[in-house]
Amino acid sequence: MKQEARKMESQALAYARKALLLMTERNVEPTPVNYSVWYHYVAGDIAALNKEIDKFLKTRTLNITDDVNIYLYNKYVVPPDHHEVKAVENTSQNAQTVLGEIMDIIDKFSGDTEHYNHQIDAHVTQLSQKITDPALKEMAKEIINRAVAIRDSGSALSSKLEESKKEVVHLKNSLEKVTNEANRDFLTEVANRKALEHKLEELTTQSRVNSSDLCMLMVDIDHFKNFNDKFGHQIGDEVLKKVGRALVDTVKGKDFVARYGGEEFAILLPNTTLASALVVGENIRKNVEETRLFRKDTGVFVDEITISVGVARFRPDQDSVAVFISRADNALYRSKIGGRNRVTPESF
Ligand code: GH3
Ligand code: MG
Ligand code: MG
Repeated sequence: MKQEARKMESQALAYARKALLLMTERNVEPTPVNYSVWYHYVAGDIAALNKEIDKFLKTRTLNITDDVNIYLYNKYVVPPDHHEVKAVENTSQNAQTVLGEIMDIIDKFSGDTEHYNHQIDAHVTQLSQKITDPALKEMAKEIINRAVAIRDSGSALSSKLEESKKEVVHLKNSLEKVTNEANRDFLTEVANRKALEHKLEELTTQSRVNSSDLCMLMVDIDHFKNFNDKFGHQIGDEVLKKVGRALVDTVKGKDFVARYGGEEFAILLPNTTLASALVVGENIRKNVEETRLFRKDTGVFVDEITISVGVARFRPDQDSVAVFISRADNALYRSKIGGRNRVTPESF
């Protein structure tokens, strides 16, 4: 069972690498959507997708633009397989660290030729100890072997090593981009739910260790269903983007804005007391109320958008993350039943 899982991981890494190289060749930007399309293309698990891409490659000489990728993504890839996305994310995160180390090793190859063998052995051993992921070990070995082969061929050593280095740098940048983008909500560009969960772990741990203040605002757009029904989903999406931006613009520094789901956002405020968090909540509420969306097609502003907010303070000595969230949720609920467009603190 374990072996089977490892084999799949190693396969996923091989696909990831191949997809990134292919994207580079085709000048495809490594956004998560694009990456997802090309990952599936390489994996060959969606036959219709491959057929369409192959047709596209055969009949057109133009680049496969972001628009084409989005079209392919929506047509074939959505809804994404969450397990696989997670596997790709984990792989890319770990790979970044490892690639950094490989870079150092290649750098050292470019130095004193006499001590190559000795150095390589030492570094590879060191690296192997650090990498626990067998898939990454495989990848590191492959790159190092290639560098060793270049060294042994003795020809134009430094320029080839430079090339090898460039490839690693590119791969590293691409993976970094994929990882960053994988933490962002596709529509509103604020952090997504997964990133929020990581941040919650980090900040609640910090608060437990340092007994520092930590508050959460739970934000929900009022009567958004009616809004969608009246103006359509596309305008609704524009509103979501606008609200996301208003939230980001109102908070600052270490504050963390995420889309919790649907038309709900969560904001984490480290080192902030409940009283201050209520002030931030009120600023956010006002800011959204004053934000007007202009409709280019009809030349008029859409209805006023309002939000309800619930505020909770983390209790480091007794709260789990789930309890913390549910208190913010309850406070939000009380804002709703209290008439909406308001900020309510947790009840004691
Ligand atoms: P309340 O004031 O009680 O929160 O009312 P509501 O209508 O906002 O709440 P409800 O939960 O009934 O409906 C949420 C709506 O949000 C329904 C759904 O169409 C809309 N929504 C969720 N995600 C998206 C999205 O990504 N885009 C758009 N346009 N609408 C969305
Ligand atoms: Mg809601
Ligand atoms: Mg709502």
